[in-house]
Amino acid sequence: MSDLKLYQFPISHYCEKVRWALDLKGLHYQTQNLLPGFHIKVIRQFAKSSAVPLLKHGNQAIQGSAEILDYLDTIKVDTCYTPVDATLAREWESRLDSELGPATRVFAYYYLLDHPKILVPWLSTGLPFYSRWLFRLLFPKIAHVMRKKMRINAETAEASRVVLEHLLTEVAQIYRTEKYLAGDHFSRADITACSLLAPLFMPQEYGIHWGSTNSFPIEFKQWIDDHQSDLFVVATVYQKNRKVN
Ligand SMILES: N[C@@H](CCC(=O)N[C@@H](CS)C(=O)NCC(=O)O)C(=O)O
Repeated sequence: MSDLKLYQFPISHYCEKVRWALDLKGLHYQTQNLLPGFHIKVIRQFAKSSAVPLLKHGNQAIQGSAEILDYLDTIKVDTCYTPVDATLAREWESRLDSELGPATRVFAYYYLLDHPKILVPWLSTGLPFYSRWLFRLLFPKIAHVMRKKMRINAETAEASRVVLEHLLTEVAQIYRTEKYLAGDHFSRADITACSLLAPLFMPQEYGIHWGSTNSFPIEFKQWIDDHQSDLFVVATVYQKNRKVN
């Protein structure tokens, strides 16, 4: 199985979702870390869209976190995160992937894109020093493209905040009374919720050197502080279940 290669941005929470699934199944894999902007040419060799995560297995290329989780189930059937009746787990996963993922991203980038000292080390994690240096140099242009591509502005940040808060509250509320999101067992719904929220509680297992929240822009730090109670509940589920190989 060592011919599995994950093309990723280490900072991407969808990539964390796939790393978690791979680790849970005990699959050995290589990573190809990419820089936003420079990734497009690489990914388009294998797929129409330029999005990561993309998993290569021999000649096959599987793109999209849910598709990759499905694929991993076919190559390693044990340590399954997909319940026999997967309806609820899949409903959660699809809702979180389409709503929570983009909302968290737009909300966080709205504050952080003006702070290259924080963001450049995160975005260039796992890359050689010369790539980091080049990325730092080009960052103003890259930030401009990211804002445009993800439509990041005050209005979308506000709309994203509403979606994020709604889903965070809903997920945390369930975890306060239930062990898991979809039924009696840990599932891909939990992997998805905890991964997509992880950049807000910044776990060590994620593989990013997050630094102190004291260096964060004040409004963003304030939001994290104000939502500490819900974030702590989700972080606890993450810590209990996230084992890194
Ligand atoms: N629904 C997709 C979302 C993937 C996604 O949004 N990837 C972002 C990074 S977090 C990306 O690659 N953006 C750059 C691009 O699309 O070229 C999944 O579950 O994998």
